Amino acid sequence: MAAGIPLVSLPMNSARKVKRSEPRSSLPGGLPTSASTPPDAPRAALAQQIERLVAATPVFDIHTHLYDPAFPALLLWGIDDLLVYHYLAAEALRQTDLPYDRFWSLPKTRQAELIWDQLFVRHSPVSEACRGVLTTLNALGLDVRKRDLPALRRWFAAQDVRAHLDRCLALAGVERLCMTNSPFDEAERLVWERGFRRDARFLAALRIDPLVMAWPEARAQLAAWGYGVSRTLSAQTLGEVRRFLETWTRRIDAQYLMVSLPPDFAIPARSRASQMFERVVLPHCRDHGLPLALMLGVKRAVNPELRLAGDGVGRSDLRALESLCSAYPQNKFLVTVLSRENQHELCVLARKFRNLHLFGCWWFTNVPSLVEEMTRLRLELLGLSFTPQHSDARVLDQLIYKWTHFRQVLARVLADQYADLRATGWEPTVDEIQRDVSDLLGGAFVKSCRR
Ligand code: FIX
Ligand code: ZN
Repeated sequence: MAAGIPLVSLPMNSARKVKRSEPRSSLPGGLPTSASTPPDAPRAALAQQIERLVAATPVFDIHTHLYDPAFPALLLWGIDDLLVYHYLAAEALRQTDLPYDRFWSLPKTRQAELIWDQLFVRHSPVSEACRGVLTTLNALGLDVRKRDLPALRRWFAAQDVRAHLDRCLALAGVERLCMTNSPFDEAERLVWERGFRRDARFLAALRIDPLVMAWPEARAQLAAWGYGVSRTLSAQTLGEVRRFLETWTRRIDAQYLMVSLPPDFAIPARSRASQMFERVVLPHCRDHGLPLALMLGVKRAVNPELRLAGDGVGRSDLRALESLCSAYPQNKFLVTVLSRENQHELCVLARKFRNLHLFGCWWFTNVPSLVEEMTRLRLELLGLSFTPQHSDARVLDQLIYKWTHFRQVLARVLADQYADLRATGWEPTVDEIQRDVSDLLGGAFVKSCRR
């Protein structure tokens, strides 16, 4: 088999165990399931039907920072983790003069209280990340009007993590998801090496940033683990890096390899990063039939005092991506780009190279106005051959708001697309729309990995 993506197809309309949709054929004013749409079916009924289909279709979330429950210390969940999310830390630290290092020296509970106070009590929580907390709490049945942090804490403290996991996945309509797995993370590595019984909903993705972007540190690690690597990228060293990738690809059953890159990343080039790609990573991916995910345009540590919240964005030079797609047609590239300014160029590039699969509205682009703009643009330029969103959730509960908010935008955008289609005389059936939505929520990704 090519890639390790499980071949289970996304079942039609089987998503939520949570009550969400009615049988498709019984919707008042809705569309027939397989016959063509009555030409006079009102636009509102079409929009409603699409909203229901989008709400009920299960998602394969292809990039998160969540962990299999076998990593209990790494799987974040609950109100305090929701509040100290680095998106919110960045926003809260704009509202106070508290020195950054004082903030970081506080225990998590105090950090959460400070963020709650600044962003939810002293100001209205209008930002996307703040609204996300409220969408999540509301979906979990909590009363957000009370603004009662201690009560929220008591509720979460009473939850059993396994049951809470099932509930969050069900409310988000997430059927399975990819983690971000780094052997360079000590806590994570030890669990993988010990071995554990996998939760089939949590698939692995092998993250290799240090290999490409921080070779001196990566080399020291590899040497400590017994690999015969030197400072220069000799044939022997490259062979050992390859052996390292082999071991970890198999150990975690990686669905793809993944790296984030700065805006000025160039290839081909004489840089170590370029060599590492061309001589090790790309051949490894080809041999295993695995895609390489590239997350382009992040400027790490623009403000190091903000720690995880201190990364920024720059417009990427997409000539590097063009060179990769063109020079390596046997490699598959999954790509998301952080800068809004790159999005049109990226779509055009995807039209030229079928080994390029676009995914997600990453990080600073994951706000409704840009998600809508990007999703419309991608549909208009690429049709249905891309994956419009991933959650990037770092906290389990965030799955709920990331997917609720995205589904709202997707339903709106698709309602317009299909209405425009109907205006031409083309009559989409419910089954056709369901097929398309399933593709957008994971099906197209699975197909592109298998090709
Ligand atoms: O590099 C990444 O995978 C980024 O998504 C994260 O590092 C980033 O901190 C994040 O959480 C964005 O949503
Ligand atoms: Zn991420």
